[in-house]
Formats: sequence, structure tokens, C-alpha cells
Amino acid sequence: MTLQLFAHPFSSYCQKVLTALYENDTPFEMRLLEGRDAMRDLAARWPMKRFPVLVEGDRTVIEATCIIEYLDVHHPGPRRLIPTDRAAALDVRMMDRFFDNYISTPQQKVVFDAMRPDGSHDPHGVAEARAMLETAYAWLDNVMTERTWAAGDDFSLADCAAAPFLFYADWTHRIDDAFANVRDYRRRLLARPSFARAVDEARPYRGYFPLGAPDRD
Ligand SMILES: N[C@@H](CCC(=O)N[C@@H](CS)C(=O)NCC(=O)O)C(=O)O
Repeated sequence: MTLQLFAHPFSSYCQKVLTALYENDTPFEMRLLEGRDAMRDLAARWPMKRFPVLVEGDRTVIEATCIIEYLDVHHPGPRRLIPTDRAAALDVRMMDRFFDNYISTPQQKVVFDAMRPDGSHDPHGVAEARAMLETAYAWLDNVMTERTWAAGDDFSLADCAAAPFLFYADWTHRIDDAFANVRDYRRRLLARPSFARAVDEARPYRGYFPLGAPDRD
């Protein structure tokens, strides 16, 4: 059965799943979410219209983390992105939650605010989001002192999350040079072939970035 991924290459949550798919060379069909017809097909599958969404036969899987978990269970490849050891898997899942909730969520808050019409901005919420990013960068910098990847020596689900979220977080609220461990980690993620491929595929869409994409990366 063909795996179908409803996704857009420029979306951070889609890049999280694409990185996992590319890590294992997992075959899939991309259902590109450009245009009204594609969005109507997505809404028929998932009324929240958030993406990515994975479809296999009559099974619809929502949420990037759950899609990667689904791939690990039903289409495992040579690289296990979730350790089989339950204690190690817990560390991976905890770091995955960190990147979703404390890097991506505030990053999206700043970006979505920039897309709001005049008169409906939320400066207080944006300031809170930027403060949360600063706190998250500081915490992560300490965690990454002696780690290569988010949960230790092995590339995992948590790194699939970290890669796009730190990528766009730096564009949105620059990671200060004082957080050298975070900046080095972001560079390692950008050099990882699976994520580098996702970044390359998204290049044609950089004009979509509401804050203006910087001329780097
Ligand atoms: N919790 C979801 C979040 C997915 C998400 O926020 N996707 C963004 C694209 S990066 C989206 O669907 N944006 C469209 C919208 O907000 O209507 C996940 O983990 O997959």
C-alpha cells in the first residue's frame, strides 16, 4: 500500500516528517498542499486542516510525532528513530515535546502574528513568545553541552523535530552567539543529508516566510 503524505515542503512540521522519511529512504507519495483542491482533499481527511497528514489505505494519521511513531511501527527502516529500549525512548520523546512546545509553538506565534491584519496584532503575546524562545535556547544550550544529538549519540525523532524548528526559530528570533552549543547543533542538523534535502526542496518557497527569509542557510 502506498504511503501518501499531505504536506508542504516549506512547513516546519512537514519537514520534521520528511526528515524521518529520508533517514530511512521510505517510499511515499507527496500530496502537495498548494491550491484549493489540495486543501479540500486535506480537509476531507482532517477537518483541522493542519498538516502533515499521513494516509495509508483507510488509515489517516495526524500529528508529526505520531506519523513518525507510525512509520517506526509499520515501516521500520535501518535507522530506528525511536529506541526500542523504553527508558531511552522516554528521553527521545521528552526532547521531542520540548522542541514542539517550547521552540516551535513560540516561533509560530511570532510568525502567525505577523500574518494578522492591521489592528489585530498581539504584541504582549509576541513578547511572551520571544521570552520563551530565549529561555528555551538557554536551557537547550546547557543540555547540548556534551551531546551530539538531542537525546545523546544517536539521531532520533527528537532531532527530526529540532532540525526545522531551530532552523526557523533562528530566522524568527536569532539564536545569540552566547548559545554556542545550540548554534553548533543547528549547524550539525543542517549538514545532516536527510534535513539538508528537506531544506533544499523548500528553497523555492522562501518568499512565503512572512518575516522575510534571511539570505543564508
Ligand atoms: N500539532 C501539529 C502542528 C502542525 C502545524 O501547525 N502545521 C502547520 C504547518 S507547519 C499548519 O498546518 N498550518 C496551517 C494552519 O495553521 O492553518 C503537528 O505536530 O503536526
